[in-house]
Amino acid sequence: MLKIWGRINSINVQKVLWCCGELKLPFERIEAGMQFGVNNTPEYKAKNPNALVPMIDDDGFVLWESQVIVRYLSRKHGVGSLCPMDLKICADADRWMDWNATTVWPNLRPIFWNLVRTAPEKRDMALVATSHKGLAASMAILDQHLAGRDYVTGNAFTMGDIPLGVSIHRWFRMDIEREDLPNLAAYYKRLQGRPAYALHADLPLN
Ligand SMILES: N[C@@H](CCC(=O)N[C@@H](CS)C(=O)NCC(=O)O)C(=O)O
Repeated sequence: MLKIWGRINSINVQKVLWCCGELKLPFERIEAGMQFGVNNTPEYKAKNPNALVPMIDDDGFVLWESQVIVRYLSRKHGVGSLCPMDLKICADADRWMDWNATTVWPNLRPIFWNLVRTAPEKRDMALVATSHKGLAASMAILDQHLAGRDYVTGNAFTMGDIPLGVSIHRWFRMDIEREDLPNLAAYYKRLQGRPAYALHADLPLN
C-alpha cells in the first residue's frame, strides 16, 4: 500500500493527503516532522536527504517534493480527472501549481511562520508586512482569474487546484487583513464542499 510520511498540519503533506482523498486511494500515513521527529533519522535521510515531509513510498518507488508527488499520483491514477487529458489544460494546471510554489508560497511562508509558529515577541512584523503586500497582490490576481470559472483551469477540478487550495485556506484563516475578493471567497467555499478537502486541508492552522 502507498506509504506517506508527514504530520497532518504540514501544508505540503496536506496537498498529498487531499490528492489521495480525491483519487480515493488507500494509504498508510506515518507521523513525521516537527514534534514527531523521524525525518531527521539516518534511515529517513537516506531516502530524503532534505529531511523534510512529505515523502512517499509507492511499492518501493520513493518520491519527495509535494507537488511532484501530486503530479505523479494524478498521472498514475487520475488521467482524465485530476490530470487533464488535454495537453493545454494539463499545462494550465501545471502553470497554477508552479505559480503557487514560485509566487504565492515565498510570501505566504514568512507570514505563516511569524504569525502562527513564532511567539509574539519574536515575530518579524516588518517581514510580515512586505510579504502581506506580495501575497495580497497574488490573491487579487487569482480572484480576477477565477471570475467565471469554478476551478483554476475551468469548470472541472484538477491537480492545479491542490497547491492553491491549501494556500488559500491559510490566507482565509490567518489573522491578517484581507480585501474583499468575491471570486476567491466563492472558490474557497467550493473547495470546502469537497469531502477530501474538508477531511485533509480544512483544518486548524496549528
Ligand atoms: N519543497 C518541499 C518542502 C517540504 C517542506 O518544507 N516540508 C516542511 C513541512 S511543510 C518540513 O518538512 N518541515 C520540517 C518538519 O516538519 O520537521 C515540498 O513541497 O515537499
